[in-house]
Amino acid sequence: MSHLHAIAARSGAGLLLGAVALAATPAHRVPGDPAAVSAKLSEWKVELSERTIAAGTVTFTVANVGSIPHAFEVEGQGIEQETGVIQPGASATLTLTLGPGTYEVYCPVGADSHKKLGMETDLKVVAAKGSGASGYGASEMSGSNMAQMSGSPARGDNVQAIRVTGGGPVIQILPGAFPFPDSAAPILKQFGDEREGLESQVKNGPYSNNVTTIAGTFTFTAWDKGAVRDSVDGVAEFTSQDGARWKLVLDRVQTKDVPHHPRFGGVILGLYYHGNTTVHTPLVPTIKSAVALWAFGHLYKNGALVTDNAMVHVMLLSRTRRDGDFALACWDCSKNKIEELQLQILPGPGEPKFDAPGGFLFVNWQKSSSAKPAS
Ligand SMILES: [Cu+2]
Repeated sequence: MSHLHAIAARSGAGLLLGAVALAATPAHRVPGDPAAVSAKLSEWKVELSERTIAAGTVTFTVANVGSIPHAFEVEGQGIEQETGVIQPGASATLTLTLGPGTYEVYCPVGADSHKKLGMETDLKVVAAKGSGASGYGASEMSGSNMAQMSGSPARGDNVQAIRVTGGGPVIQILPGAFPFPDSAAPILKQFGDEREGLESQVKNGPYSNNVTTIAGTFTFTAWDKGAVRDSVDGVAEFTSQDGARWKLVLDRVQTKDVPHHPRFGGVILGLYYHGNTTVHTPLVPTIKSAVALWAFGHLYKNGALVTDNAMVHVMLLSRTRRDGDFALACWDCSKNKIEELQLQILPGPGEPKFDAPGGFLFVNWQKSSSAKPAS
């Protein structure tokens, strides 16, 4: 140790870095040993013990520390290899021979919905040099550089926006039974603490065939800026089945993240979820959304303020209801045309239920459209 420091002091910064890295390298490691990387999967991230490794054979030991099934895939440089599905609490290994380059590491479950929700990171593989020590020195340094960059730069810099206009028949959904209880049952089993509350919604919840036609308008713009900088702007006005006039003014996105209900800055574009995906409640059919958002809004009834903290969930999604009686038509609706605009409004945390059937407001615009807003 003191010998290394002496060399570093005499020879400048380059060698100092090498010396620090050498000191951190396990003494028993020799060039040619397979590298070992441990990975942890959970909702909604992939964590690697190393962000940079030397080229060669590497064994990933992957633990699912989350509460729903996940898997682990490494993709890049012509390689695309994955584990099978790993149940919560279980582990799997994946041994690969990787050449230099950057690899995408992610969870492939749910047609990339888990990846979109944040379960992705990258792994850098650097050329293994003759000396194991110098190779490791380079690794350690680029590893910490990457940690400083943190997150996913591509996502942060690439602001996407969508403007949605509600159209077609407007319907209010009233409390009732969920029409696909048998399909939802095995998914609900994976929902832990939330299961009981969700199971009561199977019998009498907001996703029912108890529907009435009403009138109203809804237009909004949402910006997906990654992390927690998303934003939203829009107004909905409708007259509910009892004749009350409601107005919702979207205020700000909801950024808090809870298990099974990731919000990711509030706005997410192009997500495949619900139903059999185990992402969010299965008491909504499996769908693909052009945009999904979670926000707070100001809610007025007959011109009087009800709350400044109404909790709002909006999706422009593949059609789930048929024409005519607007009954739910599919358990897997993900291939249907994306034109159903759903607006769900719930009381804020700790606030009383709304004076509406079931205490919530749930309105759909069945033939809606979207566009890229002018910047
Ligand atoms: Cu996953």
